[in-house]
Amino acid sequence: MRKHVTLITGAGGEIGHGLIERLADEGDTAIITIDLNPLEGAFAGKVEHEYQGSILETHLLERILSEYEVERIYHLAAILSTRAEFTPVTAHQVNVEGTLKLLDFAQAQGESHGRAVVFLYPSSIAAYGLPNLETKAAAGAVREHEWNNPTTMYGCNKLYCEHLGRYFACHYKQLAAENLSGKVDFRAIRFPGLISAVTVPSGGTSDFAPEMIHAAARGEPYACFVRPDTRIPFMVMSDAVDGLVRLARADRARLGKTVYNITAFNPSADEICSLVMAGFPGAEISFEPDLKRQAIVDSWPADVDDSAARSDWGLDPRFDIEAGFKEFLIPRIRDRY
Ligand code: AKB
Repeated sequence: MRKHVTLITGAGGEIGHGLIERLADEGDTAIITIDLNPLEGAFAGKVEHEYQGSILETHLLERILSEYEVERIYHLAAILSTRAEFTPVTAHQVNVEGTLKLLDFAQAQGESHGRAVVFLYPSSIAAYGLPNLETKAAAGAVREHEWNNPTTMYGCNKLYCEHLGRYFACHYKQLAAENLSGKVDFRAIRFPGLISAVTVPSGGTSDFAPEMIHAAARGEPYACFVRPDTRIPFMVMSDAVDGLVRLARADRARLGKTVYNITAFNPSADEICSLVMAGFPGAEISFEPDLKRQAIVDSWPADVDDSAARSDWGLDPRFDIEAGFKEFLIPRIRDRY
């Protein structure tokens, strides 16, 4: 008998750490992981088995298929927006071909044990593309079907994989004699910028917020790579993890969409700076916009409408911006250093 488990890919990343802790604390599922790097000690002890390797390695997925019954997949492995612009073809291979392999794996799992595999996919606000600042200001809180014109390889990857997941869920092999669809229960969240108290991100274009806080806590000067007026949606990492778990557990019948916006607050970079200065009065923060990275963030919405997530599956972020910074992020990041 194969053990029933939850699979997390990219488990060693920012979201992965928080997700392993949350699922291990709740204890209602065994966890297996895939990551290029070994899990840090504290996390390795919380999982049933960790596979070190790439999601592109077919033999790895075949081995997992033979050893475990996977009931849920949190597919976190990805190359983020800034890094993807330096290696777009590699980003496509990881972000798209990797996701296709995981969807095919989920389909095979569903066919083998007869139940739909719940597939959680972290999409991104990078799936949006607003043409200029005037349009961005006028658009306000965009809805899922609006402005789906991404300008980055990462954003294109995320938008396409949203459709790929919906294909596997609803139209897979639609001309085959036997109806094989319905084995993948695909559920996606378009994440805003995420701020973790534990890890500093790498390779993202929303990283200016966490980088600013962590640099201040280390007593290091920080040159912010976007303008002070730059505004995009953000969320504290623990609320992002809570969103994934809530959506994973939601009754399928209540879900009117396969892709959901979520957010908690949408400060300007200058407002973030003021909160960081209040927490670290000696912080040295300057603004030195990188015009190319600035153009990416300017194409992302100032805010998103997450009413569908709140009504369909109970999105309820714990932290607004004041509590998020003053009660959670700044105290924990201060303690970390
Ligand atoms: C990035 O900056 O690329 C990510 C994202 C907004 O999806 N953090």
